[in-house]
Amino acid sequence: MADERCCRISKKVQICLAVGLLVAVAVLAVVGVLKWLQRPKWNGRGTTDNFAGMVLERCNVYTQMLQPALRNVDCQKIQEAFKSSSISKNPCNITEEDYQPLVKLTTQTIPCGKTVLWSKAKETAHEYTRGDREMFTLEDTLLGYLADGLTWCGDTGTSEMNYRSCPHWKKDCPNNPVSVFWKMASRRFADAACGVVYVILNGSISNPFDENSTFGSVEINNLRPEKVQALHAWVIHDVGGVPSDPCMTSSINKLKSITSQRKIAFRCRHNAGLPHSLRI
Ligand code: NGD
Repeated sequence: MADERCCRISKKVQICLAVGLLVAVAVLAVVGVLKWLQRPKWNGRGTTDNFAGMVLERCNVYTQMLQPALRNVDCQKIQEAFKSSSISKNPCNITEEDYQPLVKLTTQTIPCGKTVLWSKAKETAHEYTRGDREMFTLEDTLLGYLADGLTWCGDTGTSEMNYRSCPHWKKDCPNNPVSVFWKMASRRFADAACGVVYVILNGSISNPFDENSTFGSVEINNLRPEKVQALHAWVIHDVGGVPSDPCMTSSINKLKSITSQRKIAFRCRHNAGLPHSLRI
């Protein structure tokens, strides 16, 4: 009799344990599926928080304070055009045409002899143009100023920006909003340059000129020989000196041969830290 009761109790315990286990497995499976469904779609950072607000604020600062000659541009329209370039669009299938309305609203002429390109030397180039307000990198133009350092993308079937993730240019797809933007802006910036054009390169790395960079693959090929008098390269290296003249390395020789093929005169100088003037 006591044995029978004991057996019934242990059976009940077994059933309870089995049910408990089943419930636990089901809960874990549901949590797993939910997590999988909510995983970021892309490998890159999502749209910068408050993207539209930042674009509007940058536009106001640039047009009211930095370049008052542009005070009549409509920053509200610029903000709308920037958002519309990617809203409701497949972020792997963006084209330069998507930016045409934005480009039209941000037209700006850079005087001849004032264009500064850079490659692997962003901080150095900006340090220079902060000191000489007459010289312009792409990021010192309205279009570049609006976008520098920001990430943005949308998606088909939604009128929202994707704040969780955006396509990574290497891991996902090349025709994403940010890459297409910089390629388009860099191409136009170089195409519009005239007089002497300057480029600031990084002499502290083994290949200051990289043919795969935006400078090496887009900008150099879009300088127009008929209006670009020469390309002057400044190779900036760390204070403390470099063992040999960076202007004589194979990397810079490659740049020299590209400019020669394109019938653009070329000069190169190197310096430990920024020179007082880019004039060579
Ligand atoms: O396809 C890309 C891409 N290519 C480079 N970079 C890219 N980012 C993408 N999302 N998609 C990034 O641009 C890279 O990681 C660096 O953070 C930055 C510049 O690359 P770097 O140092 O190799 O220099 P690049 O030669 O490629 O371009 C500099 C020239 C300069 O004269 C600017 O007028 O091209 C213009 N730029 C290009 C790309 C990005 C500026 C920027 C920018 N301000 O972010």
